[in-house]
Amino acid sequence: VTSTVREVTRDLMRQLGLTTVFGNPGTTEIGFLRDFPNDFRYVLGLQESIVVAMADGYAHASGRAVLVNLHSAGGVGHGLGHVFTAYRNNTPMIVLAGQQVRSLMPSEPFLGAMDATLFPRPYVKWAVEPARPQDVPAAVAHAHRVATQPPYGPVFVSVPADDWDAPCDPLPERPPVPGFGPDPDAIAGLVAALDAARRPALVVGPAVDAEGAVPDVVALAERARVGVWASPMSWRSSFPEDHPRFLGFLPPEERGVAEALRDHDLVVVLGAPAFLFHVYRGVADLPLPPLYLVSDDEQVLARARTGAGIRSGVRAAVRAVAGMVAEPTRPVPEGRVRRSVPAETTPIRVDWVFAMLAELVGEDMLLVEEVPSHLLVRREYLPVRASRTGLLSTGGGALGYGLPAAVGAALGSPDRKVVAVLGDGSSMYSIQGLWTAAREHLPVTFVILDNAQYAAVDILAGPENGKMPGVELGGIDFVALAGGMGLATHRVTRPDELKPAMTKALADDRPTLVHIRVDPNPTVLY
Ligand SMILES: Cc1ncc(C[n+]2csc(CCOP(=O)(O)OP(=O)(O)O)c2C)c(N)n1
Repeated sequence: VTSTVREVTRDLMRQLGLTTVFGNPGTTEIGFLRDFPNDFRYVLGLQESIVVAMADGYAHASGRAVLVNLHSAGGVGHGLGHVFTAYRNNTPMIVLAGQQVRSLMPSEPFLGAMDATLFPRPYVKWAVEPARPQDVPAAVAHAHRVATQPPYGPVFVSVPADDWDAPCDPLPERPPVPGFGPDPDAIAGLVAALDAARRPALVVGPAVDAEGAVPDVVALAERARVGVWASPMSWRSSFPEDHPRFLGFLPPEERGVAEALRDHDLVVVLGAPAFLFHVYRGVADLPLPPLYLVSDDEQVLARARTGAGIRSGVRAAVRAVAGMVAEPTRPVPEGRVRRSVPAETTPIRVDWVFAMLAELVGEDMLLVEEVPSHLLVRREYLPVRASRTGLLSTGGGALGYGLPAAVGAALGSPDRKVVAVLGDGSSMYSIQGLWTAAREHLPVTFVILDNAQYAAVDILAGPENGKMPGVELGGIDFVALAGGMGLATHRVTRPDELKPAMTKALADDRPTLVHIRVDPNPTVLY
C-alpha cells in the first residue's frame, strides 16, 4: 500500500472531472481539504443550501457531474432543501459530507451525524458511509456511477474525519456507462401512429434540453409538421419559445392539460412526466388523446395513468423516429400568437420590464428564473430562444434556488452571459450567494423584481381564504445588501431608469444587481 484515501480520492476526482468543488468547510472536512491541490478549485458558499444550488446550476450549465462538500449533520441539513431540488432536477451530484471521527461515534459526539445515510433520504439515489476507511474512494466511484446513469440524480457519501489519512490501494479506472436507446418495435409502433395522425403534438420536458436534444426535436417538428407544447412547470426550455411550431406552455393542472390537448389525435411526451401538476381544480371531464411517453425514468413511465411507455434516452428515441417517419401530408400546424408589447407605465409593470429585457438581452444568454407570480408574464414577453440550455429554474419548487444557481451556471458556462430574474422574496432565501458571485468575479446580472410581497401565495390563496398572514415583505433595500457584498448596483424606480441601468449591467464584466421596484398589483394574463 503506497497511497492514502485522500490521494486516491483526488486522483479519482481528476479522472472524473470533479476538480471544481462547491463547499462550506468545518472541522469534519479538514482531512478532505488539507493541502488542497492547485489544479482543484474550491468555490465557497456561505450557507449550505447555497452551496448545493450553486453546484446544481454548475452541473446543468456545464453538462457535467458535480461534487459538493458539506459539513456533517447540520451542514447537510441546511443543504437538504436543494438536495430535494437536485433530485427533481435529475442532477448528477455527489454530496460528500463530513462526519465525526469513527472512534467518537458511539458517544454521540458534537457535530456527529447519527444514521448519516438516512438524513438525505428519500431525495438521493444512493447513500453510504463506507464500512472501512479504505473503502472511501471506491464508494465515491460507485456514487458517481449511480449519479451519472439515467435517471440522473444526487447521491450521498458520508466520510468520517479520520479516514482521509488511512492507507489505501489505487482504484482501477473504468469508463463511464453510456445512456441507452429505445426498443426498435416500440419505435416502429410510435412512427406508425405518427404517420397516421392528422393533428399530432409533441410535449417536451426538461430531459430534452438536459440531453442536448433540442436541435433534434426542432428538426423532427419541422420535418414531420408537428406542433410542440412545453410540459407543465418545465424548469428548462426544450423548444425555442418563438418558433412557429411552438404551441405554448401546458398548465400544471389536470383540466387545463386536457383542454389544451383536446384537438390533437396523438400526443408524444418527450422527457417529462405525463403530467406534472401543481394545483387541483377537479378531475378533467375531457379524455386525453392517445399518448406515447418517452423517458429514461422507469418511475415516470410507471406513474402515468394512460399512454404507451418507451424507456429510452430522449435523443436516441427522437433520432430513431426522425429517421423513419414518412413525408407528412397533414397541414402545417399554426403556432401560438404573442401579445403585442405593453406600454410603459408608472409604477413599473412587470410585463413591460420583460418586454424591455427581451430587447436588451442577447439570444445566447442563459436565463435563470425564479419569479413565482410573474411566470406567465415572463413566458409571454421574454421568450427563451437559445438552441442550447437557455433556461434554468427549480423543478421541485423550493425557493432560493435561482440566485445561487445563476452563480454556479456562470462558473459552468463561462462563455455566456447569465441573467437571473428573481422575485424579492425568492432572492432572500439565499441572498448570500451574491457574495460568491463577487468573490469569483462572475459577470452575472441579477435582476430583482421587487413587488414587496409574496404575491404568488396571496394569489393562489384567493379572496375566499381571507387575508393571509406572512405575505407582506414591505420593501427591502437590495442595493444596500448587494453593495455590502461587493456588487455593482443600479436602482430603478421610474420607467426611464430601466433601459440605461440594464444596458450598463448587461455590459458589465462584474456581477451586477439591478433592483427594480414594480407595481405590487399583479399582472393577470388569464
Ligand atoms: C422554500 C420555499 N418556501 C416557501 C415557498 C412558498 N412560496 C411560493 S411562491 C412564494 C412567494 C415568493 O415571493 P417572490 O419571489 O417575491 O415572488 P412573487 O410571488 O411576489 O411573485 C412563496 C413564499 C416555496 N415555494 N419554497
